[in-house]
Amino acid sequence: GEAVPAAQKSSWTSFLKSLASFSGDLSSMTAPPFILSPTSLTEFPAYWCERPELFAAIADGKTDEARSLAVLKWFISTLKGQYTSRNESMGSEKKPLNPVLGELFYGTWPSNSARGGETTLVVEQVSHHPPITAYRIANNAKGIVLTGHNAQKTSFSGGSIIVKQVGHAVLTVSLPSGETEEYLITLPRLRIDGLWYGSPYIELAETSYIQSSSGWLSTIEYKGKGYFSGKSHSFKATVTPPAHVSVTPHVIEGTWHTTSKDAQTAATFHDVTTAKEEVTVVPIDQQSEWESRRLWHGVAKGIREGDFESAAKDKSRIENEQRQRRKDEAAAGTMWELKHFTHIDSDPVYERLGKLFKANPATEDGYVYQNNGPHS
Ligand code: 0T9
Repeated sequence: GEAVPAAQKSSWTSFLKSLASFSGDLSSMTAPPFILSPTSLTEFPAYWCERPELFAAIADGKTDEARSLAVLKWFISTLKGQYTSRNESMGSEKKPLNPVLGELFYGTWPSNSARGGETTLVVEQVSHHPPITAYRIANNAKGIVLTGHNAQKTSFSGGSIIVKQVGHAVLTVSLPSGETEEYLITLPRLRIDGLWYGSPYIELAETSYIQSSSGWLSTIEYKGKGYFSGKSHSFKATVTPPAHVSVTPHVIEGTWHTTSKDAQTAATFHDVTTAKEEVTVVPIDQQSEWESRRLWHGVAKGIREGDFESAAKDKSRIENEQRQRRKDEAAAGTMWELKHFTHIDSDPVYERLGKLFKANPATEDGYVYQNNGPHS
């Protein structure tokens, strides 16, 4: 394809061949330079809050029904950033930098009247092999907190990469009554198409759920071209009431990267054709060595400037340091200690709320935030 530079055609072909016979951790595979992104996966959780007012607005819902719809609206509005923004900024999906264990990413979205206060982001790479990223986003003024972790199981089928997302997120809303409402959020499956032509892009597939502790459940079905609306990036969400409430379910249909409508009233439900707001991050000279943009600075610079030799050299330096650290730990009989999260074998919120919609698997592990972020 045209997207592949002439000099990298054969290395792209052999990359695709090894993909086809590969199963496990894609992130550790060596890919040709043209497909490399200068951004680490630890930055990806920021996508959850690029529309901070939609995140804040969840707290303004007066009923559990209104809040469930606000959570769904915020969630759907993050998908464009999560799954199409690399295509917009770099021409196609690219291979992100594979975070090291303990890598950190901090950010904020400033306060304004609609948001009520600052929104803060703390991300930590909690496992390197397999890659697992834990994150926490909070708007304290509004009493809204999102905590989650992300891993991927990948396979290759019919020329596409299939990515099963492992992990989940929990959103909590502190209500004026003093009670806490919880939402368990599961994640969609991804298909990465366009590989043959060297211009990969993501389509979402199957179903994800948002289960509220109030009993409201959003079931979100994802379809690509040739399915229910015929358009790529289509979805249909059904928002159903708790068993004891007789309210007609809401049905929302549209394309997640543009707009959607309430099927009954024809009113616009979400609209992401307007500008989003990227996370604010302090300059790298004010960052610690473990912070993503400082850690990967040399590699990212090489990738951006097309100096792949210096990018590869700096990447090797980082990887060798990591290997040495693991060896030293093994020799000393110590283990790397996480900074902001502790691992739990079973997330009680997942277990409790997952039962209500028969989540598969029935239990999942989790990472609990230690309330020790860099923000006040
Ligand atoms: C959580 C998101 C996730 C991370 C990325 C699959 C993928 C790594 C995980 C799931 C975010 O909330 C949403 C968006 C994009 C996902 C990435 C897309 C991608 O291609 C990578 C994998 C590991 C690759 O780099 C595959 C090889 C590459 C050549 C294809 C572009």
